[in-house]
Formats: sequence, C-alpha cells, structure tokens
Amino acid sequence: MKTSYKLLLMFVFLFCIHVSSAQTITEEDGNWSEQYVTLTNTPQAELMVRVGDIDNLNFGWPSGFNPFSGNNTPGHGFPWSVNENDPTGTDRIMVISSYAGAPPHGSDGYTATTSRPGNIVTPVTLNYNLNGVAVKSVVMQIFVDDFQAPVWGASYTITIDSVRVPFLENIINSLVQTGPIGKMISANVPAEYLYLFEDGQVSIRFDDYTTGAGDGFAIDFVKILINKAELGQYSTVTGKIIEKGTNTPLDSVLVVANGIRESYTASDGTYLIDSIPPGYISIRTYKPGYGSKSKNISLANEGTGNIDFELETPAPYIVQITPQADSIINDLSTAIVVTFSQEMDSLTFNHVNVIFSDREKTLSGKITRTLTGFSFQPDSLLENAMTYTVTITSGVKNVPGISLGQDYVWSFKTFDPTLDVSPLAIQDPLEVFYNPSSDEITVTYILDHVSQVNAGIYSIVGLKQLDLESGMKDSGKHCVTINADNLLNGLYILKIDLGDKSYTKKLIIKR
Ligand SMILES: [Ca+2]
Ligand SMILES: [Ca+2]
Ligand SMILES: [Ca+2]
Repeated sequence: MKTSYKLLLMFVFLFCIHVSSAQTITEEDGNWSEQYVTLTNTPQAELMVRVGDIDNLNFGWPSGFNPFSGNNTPGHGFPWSVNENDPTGTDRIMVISSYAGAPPHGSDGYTATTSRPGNIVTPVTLNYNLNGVAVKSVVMQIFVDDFQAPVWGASYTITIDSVRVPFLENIINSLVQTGPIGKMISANVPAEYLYLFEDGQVSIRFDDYTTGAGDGFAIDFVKILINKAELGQYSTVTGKIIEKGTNTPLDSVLVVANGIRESYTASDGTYLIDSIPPGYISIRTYKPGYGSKSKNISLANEGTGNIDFELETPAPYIVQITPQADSIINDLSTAIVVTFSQEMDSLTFNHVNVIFSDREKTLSGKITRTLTGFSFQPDSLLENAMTYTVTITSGVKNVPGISLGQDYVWSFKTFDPTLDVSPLAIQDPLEVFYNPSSDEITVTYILDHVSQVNAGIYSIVGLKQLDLESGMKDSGKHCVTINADNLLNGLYILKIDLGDKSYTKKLIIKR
C-alpha cells in the first residue's frame, strides 16, 4: 500500500514536469512561456509586444484549448501562489482599490481569499523599441479573468499611462466571468489614443476608485499588435435594427464590434459583421438622431451570433463645443464648454462620462451644469504645447434617459512658444516702414506664460539703436509701438529675446 502511494506520487511528479516543460512556440506569439516578448513582422502585425506568459494564470491550458479562440476557460481554483517571475500585474489576484471591507453588493471568492497588500492593483507595463516603426494602428489583446462588474456593482476605470480609455471600459464593465473563468478580449485603439503607444512604453491599469465593490480579477497577459493587425481567427454577428414603437427597419445604422470591425444596415435594417476577433464582443450602434445602444455576446472562433436592436428617437446630440476641435488656444485657464441639442439629465454630466485628458493623464476639475450642457474647469492651468483630448461618452443622456447618439472625442492644442511665438506674429511690420507718413513701428508678440522679455532694434553690425521692451511680462498678447523718428533710412535688425530663445527679423526704414 505504502509503495503504491509513492509510485503514484512519483507519477504525478513526472507528469507535472512533462506539462511544464512542453513549450509552445508560435509565429504569432513566440515562446508562450516567456514573460516579455517582442516580435517584428509576425503574421499578425508589424510589431507584436507581449507581457506575461500565456499560461492561464499558471494553471496551464486544458488539452487542445487555444486561448486565442475566444472560448472561455473552464473554472479553476483560487487563490493560488504568486510566481515572482510573472510580471507585475499578471497571474495574480488583484482587488479594486476602493474595496475597503464593506462591499455594497457582496463580494467574490477572489476578494474573500486574498488580502492587502498582496492583492493591491498594479498596472501591467509593456516596454518596447519601435525601431522607427510609425504607429498607425494598435489592437490590444488581453486575457482577462473573473471580471464581474455587473454582479458586484463595480465600475472599472481603465487607464493607459494614466489616461482614461473608455473603449476598454465599455468592454470590461460588461464582463461577467463568474467561475472564475478567463477569456481573450480584443479591442482596437481609437486614433485619438495612438500617441500613447508612440514612446515605447504603455502601462495599463484596471481599477475602480469609487464603488467599494467586492470584485477581484486577474490578467494572464497583455499583447499589443502594432500596424496591420490580422488576427486570423474570426466570428460573425448578424442582426436587424428597427425603430422602437413603429418597428420600421432602419437603414444606414453604423454597427461596430469592439471598435474593430464595422458595417452598416441595409434598407431592410439587417446587418452582418464578419472578421470579428472571437471572444468577448461588444456591438454598438450609431445613427444620427437615435440613441446609441450596445449589447454583448461571446463567440468562439468561426462562431456566429445574432443581435437585434430597437433604437429610440430622438437622441440628444452636441451642438457646440469650446475649444473647438483642432484649435490652438492661448488661454491656459480655458474651460471646456459643451452644449447639447435638448434638455439633459445633468446627473450624467459626471467624471465617468466627461473625460478631459492631456497626453499623460486624466485631468481633474469642476463640472458646472446647466439644463442643456455643462462646463468643465480643470483644477489647474493647462500646459503649453500640449495636446488635450475631450471625450463625452454615450453615458450622457437626455431627460427621458436616451443616450447621446455616439461618443464624441475631440482634441485641441495649447500654444507652443518654441514653434509659434515667433515675435513676428507681427502685424506686417514692413508695411509700416514703407509708409512715408508713418514714423511708428508696431511689434506684436504673444506669451503663453510669464517671461523675461528683451526687444530692441539693432543696426546691421549689431549696435542697439532703440529699446522696444524689457522686463518680466505677463502671458497673453503684447503690442508695442515706438517712434522711429531717429532711425535713418536703411536696413535694421529687430531682435526679441523671450526667455532663453531669440527671434530676429529684418526691418527696412524708408521714407
Ligand atoms: Ca505565469
Ligand atoms: Ca471577480
Ligand atoms: Ca500568465
């Protein structure tokens, strides 16, 4: 009896060794057991970067299971011991930051069987060298486990490099992975967020800072596909879209799957989207004048699903935004002002639905509500030479509860003194000098922050002829007019020092 027990133990031991040493290596993903992998020109992308081994949270994959198939894993045990070789944020249970032991709607097994600080939320960070590759498109693939926002009342905020990314929040906040089970999600990165991938480092964080919900989760790996993402495995969604109440089929409705694939409805209201990466799929509708709706479905590779929609009219839409899209602003205390087409549910003007971010982080600020819109005043001044992005999500609703027709995303910039503050944002100085009746010179310059300014007119051999301006000057537009009576006809140099930068321009005096 004792001998056979030993034999059994030995057999199990050998079997385990066999499983863990069986390495999977594929063209798309390299060696699945490696923690940090960067590959160029794979069948799927120009550049593939992955952090975390592909190993189902250390449990390994069931025989024949393909984690990229979009199928759910079978349930697995918990908790498990963390392997310190697994990158930060992978293969470990994390419990949302706002959980403080008093969950409003109960809690899951991950929360109950782990504790701080072991289960604190940490981001997953990918470092890579673009080697000159220009980022034109990015698809993210994340193997996620036990996200259950609808079950426990969680509301996930997802950030990439501290910038909120609603396109992932929409997906994660509708996952119900009770089991616990895991699944691949694939999402296209909207163009507005591609800049986050241009510096060779992205740090992605899944957290919930507000609800206190009892939800834990885990991430097996994060993979990004830069340029030409061809995932090779596809599923199909079909459906019909009608107007609520009249049942009239709606044509020309834009239908989008995970932001990756899209299609329009035909005149009979039907649509078909194929080539969708399998897994967790969120289908969203967009049609001007109708509220945007989304529904979710899980499909395996080559699976087909049906999702019908009834759209309601009229949906609110945005009639005015300040600052305008693609504008360049000088006033660093500028507030975002948005006006809608109708009376709105002002409670939906909140920090979940209104997201204001710079290239590095989401900005905090004060929202002031009116019946048909709001203003968002950031808590601190904007920065120079920065691109800002504003997102108004379709979580914004009118009084009857109909969502905005679509997410609105736009960007604007602030003044860049190194590019744009040529002091010769000047009002055509040469015009003045060619006018014999004028003996005045007018120079205009714009400062986007308080600066030391020195400006003068010099002879062509560098001798100062006239002082224009000197001292500390406030931000804003400055206009200096001086009398040039004492300058003889001829060529002069206008020189302005703004901080540590100098600008010059030739001037001609001719009477
Ligand atoms: Ca692992
Ligand atoms: Ca959970
Ligand atoms: Ca892993």
